[in-house]
Amino acid sequence: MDRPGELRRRIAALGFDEVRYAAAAPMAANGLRDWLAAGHQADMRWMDRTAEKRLAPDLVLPGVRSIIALGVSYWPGGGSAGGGRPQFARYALYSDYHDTIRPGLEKAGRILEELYGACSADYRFYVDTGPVLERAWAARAGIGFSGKNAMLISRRHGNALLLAAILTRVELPPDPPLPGRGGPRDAVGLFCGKCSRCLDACPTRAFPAPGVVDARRCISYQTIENRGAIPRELRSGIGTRVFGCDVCLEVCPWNRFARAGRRLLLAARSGPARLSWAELLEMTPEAFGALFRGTPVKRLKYAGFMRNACIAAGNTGDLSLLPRVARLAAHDLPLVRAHAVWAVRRLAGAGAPAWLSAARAAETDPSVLDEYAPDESARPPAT
Ligand code: B12
Ligand code: SF4
Ligand code: SF4
Repeated sequence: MDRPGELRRRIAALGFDEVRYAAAAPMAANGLRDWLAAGHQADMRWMDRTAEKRLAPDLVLPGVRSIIALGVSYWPGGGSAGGGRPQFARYALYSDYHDTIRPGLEKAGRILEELYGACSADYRFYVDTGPVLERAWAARAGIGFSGKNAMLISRRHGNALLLAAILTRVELPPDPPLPGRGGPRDAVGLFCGKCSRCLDACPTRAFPAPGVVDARRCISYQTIENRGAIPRELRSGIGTRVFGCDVCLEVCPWNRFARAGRRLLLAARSGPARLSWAELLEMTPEAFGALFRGTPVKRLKYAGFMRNACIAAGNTGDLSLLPRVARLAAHDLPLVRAHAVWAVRRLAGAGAPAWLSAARAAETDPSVLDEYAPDESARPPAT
């Protein structure tokens, strides 16, 4: 029996759109150390703590011989997501993929046991949940190439491909990386040619170099991982995004070749995409819990979400939102008040003091008072 082929076929049948193998040699040539040394990880200290393991899979699973690199396409087919409403990263329009892909990984592990006589100690699996360089393994196994936008881009699925990995002591015949000149390191931007759309389109200029994201400037980091105040100089670039950012993915011409994903390991959620500005700005902690239960947004928690809502509303230029945003300047949570003050100032310009006078008089928190100080970045958007 062709066991590697049978393994691949059965794992694909679970709903994985890509199933490829790589030999588990250490990741010698990669930019992780430079990335960390430059501080591009922002406050994600866990990236520093786990760097050794990310580079040496043997430290994650002693005796590991192969990596099964997996991809799950979440491309819905068709064009870009519509505007006008608060924007969410596409992956947030599904139940939390960590939860929905995990059962597929468990089943894949059992298939490995069955076909190779392995036991559960002979493999470990991760979907964004462990010290594994998922993109680099996917590139090495030939799922796709590293784009200038730092995404692992599949020629079949485009940019909307979630990754997972199974580390195993079972030896599997490695699949080749996509053909290219030089070693794997040279592969960044391999199929980009002269294109630089993603680098040019990033609203907050988060690419210090092609293929390198400085998380400190990335909207995805700021709106999802950062739990504190969002730096003022980045707020206008966030636009109307309330959770994550897909700009550098969406502009990529490789999406044109993407076929719609089967999405067997995903569960679409219609709620977030339908949210209106009024519902967003009037959201209570209870409504937040109900709407986002089981989605990636839930992990951001209410305070961070309302912080983002204020920034996004401030960037709409829609004066009809002013009463609701101004009400948030008197919110219980200082983080929300601070960003609401910014948003009122951005929307109302010279008229802001009138909208904020009551909240300003009652304010005692230094971090919020700071937002009332003169600030260039709170100017109304140019029309
Ligand atoms: C930390 C993190 C972030 C950070 C930092 C992003 C970054 N670029 O590193 C922040 C919060 C900003 C972020 C944002 C996003 N993320 Co994120 N993130 C991660 C995480 C946990 C670790 C990434 C990491 O190690 N970064 C360090 C840098 C140095 O490594 P890298 O970019 O992965 O690898 C590059 C180089 O090191 C080099 N390289 C290194 N070794 C090798 C070896 C070979 C052979 C080759 C060819 C290249 C190579 O090429 C790579 C690509 O340029 C991974 C999950 C995981 N465990 O891998 C998800 C992950 C990368 N994120 C993902 C997603 C979907 C996103 C967002 C699109 C979410 C959103 N819509 O808001 C954005 C996209 C931003 C962007 N353009 O990168 C997906 C990406 C899927 C894909 N097809 O690439 C992952 C893999 C999660 C998953 N399981 O699907 N993320
Ligand atoms: S996710 Fe958005 S902010 Fe981050 S690098 Fe891409 S375009 Fe820039
Ligand atoms: S937008 Fe252009 S430069 Fe960026 S990843 Fe796609 S092909 Fe490469």
